[in-house]
Amino acid sequence: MAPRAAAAVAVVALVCAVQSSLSGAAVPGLSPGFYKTTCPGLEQIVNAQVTATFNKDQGVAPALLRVLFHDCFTQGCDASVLIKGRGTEQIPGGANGTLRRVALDLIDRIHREAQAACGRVVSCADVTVLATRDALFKAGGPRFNVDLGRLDSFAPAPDRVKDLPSPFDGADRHIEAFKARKLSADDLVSLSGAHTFGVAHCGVIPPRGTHSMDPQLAKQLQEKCTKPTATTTQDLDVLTPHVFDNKYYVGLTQKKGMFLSDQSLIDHPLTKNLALAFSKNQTAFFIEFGKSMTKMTEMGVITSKLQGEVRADCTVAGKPPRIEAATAADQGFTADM
Ligand code: HEM
Ligand SMILES: *[C@@H]1O[C@H](CO)[C@@H](O)[C@H](O)[C@H]1NC(C)=O
Ligand SMILES: CC(=O)N[C@H]1CO[C@H](CO)[C@@H](O)[C@@H]1O
Repeated sequence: MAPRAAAAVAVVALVCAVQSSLSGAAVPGLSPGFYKTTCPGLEQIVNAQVTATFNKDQGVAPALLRVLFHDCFTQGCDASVLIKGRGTEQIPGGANGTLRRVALDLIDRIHREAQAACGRVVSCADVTVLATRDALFKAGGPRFNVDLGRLDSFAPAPDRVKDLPSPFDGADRHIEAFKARKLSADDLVSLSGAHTFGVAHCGVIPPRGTHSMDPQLAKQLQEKCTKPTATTTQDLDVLTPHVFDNKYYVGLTQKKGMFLSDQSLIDHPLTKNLALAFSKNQTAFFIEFGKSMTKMTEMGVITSKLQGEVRADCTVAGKPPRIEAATAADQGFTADM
C-alpha cells in the first residue's frame, strides 16, 4: 500500500473510531461556534427564513423534525435524505413520499441564502438541524443544544440502512432498533414525543384492532380513513394537534396513541414509567427531549473531508476525492459507516 493511501486509511480509521465512541459527549470536529468567522450571519438567516415560513404554515415544524429524524436515523445526520433522483432515499410511495415539500424547500432556501452570503461553507446537514431547532421552538418546544460542523454525504444511504421504524411494530422492536444506533429506551420514549404534533396519512393508520384504541377515536378514524386517499391526514396528537407539549403522553394514558409504536410505550416494562412521568410533567419531557435530540443530531456525523463535503446544492451529491475513494473501496469503509 502506498504511504499516502496508508495515511488516508489511518485518518479514516481514526474518524470511524471517534464516530463510534460518541455517547452524549460532544463530537470532535463539531462546535457551537463552527461558522462564527466563516458565516457569522447564519443563525440570523435561518431564524428569519424559519419565522417567515412558520407564519404561513406552522406545519413546517413537524415536517422539519421528521425530515431530520429520517436523515439521522438512516446513516447519520449527513443530509443524505435530501438527495434527489434514482436510488435515493426519496422513494415515491416509500417513507419519503410523505416528507413535506414545505420543509425540504425551506432547507434549500436557507442553504442558498447562506451560500450567497458566505460562499460554499455551510452544510445542508447543519442547515437541517438549525432550521428544525428554530421551528421546534416556535411550535412551543424546547430549544436543544446544537453543535455545528457536519459535512454532507457523497451519496444517499444504501438500501440496508433505509429501514425506518414501522408504525405497526411495538416498543420491543423499536428498543432494539434504537439500541443499534446507541439510543436508549429512554431516548425512544422522549423522541417519540415528536408525535405530539404533525400528521399521518390514512395509509399508515393501523386497521382497527391493532391496539386497543379508545373506541370513539377508533370509530372516527374508521370513518375518516375508509377510503384513504393519498392526501387524507389525521393529527398524531388528538388532544393538542399543533402544539409541541406533553399531551402526546397524556393521550397514551387514554389509549389515544395513533400507532402501535406510540401506544405500546405506555405498556412496555422498559418504557412505561418514563412515558407516564412525561404525561405528568412537561418540564421533565422537555429536558429529556432536548438531550435526546442533541444525541440524535450527533449520530454518525461526518467531519472528515475524505468522507463528506459541503454541497453546492442540497439535492445533488458530489463525488468523493479520487485517491481516497479508491482507498476507501479497498478498505471497504464505504460499506460500513
Ligand atoms: C419510534 C418509531 C417511529 C415510528 C414508527 C414513526 C412513524 C411515523 C409515521 C408512520 C408517521 C406518519 C407519516 C405520514 O403518514 O405522513 C410519522 C410522522 C411523524 N414523525 Fe414519526 N415515527 C417514529 C419516531 C419518530 C421520531 C424519533 C421523530 C423525531 C424525533 C418523529 C417525528 C415525526 C413527526 C414530527 C411526524 C409528523 C410529520 C408531519 O406532520 O409532516 N418520529 N412518524
Ligand atoms: C418535573 O420535572 C422537573 C425536571 O425533572 C423537576 O425538577 C420537577 O420537580 C418535576 N415536577 C414535579 C411536580 O414533579
Ligand atoms: C415529498 C418528496 O420530496 N417526494 C419525493 C420523493 O422522491 C421522489 C423521487 O426522488 C420525488 O420525485 C418526490 O418529489
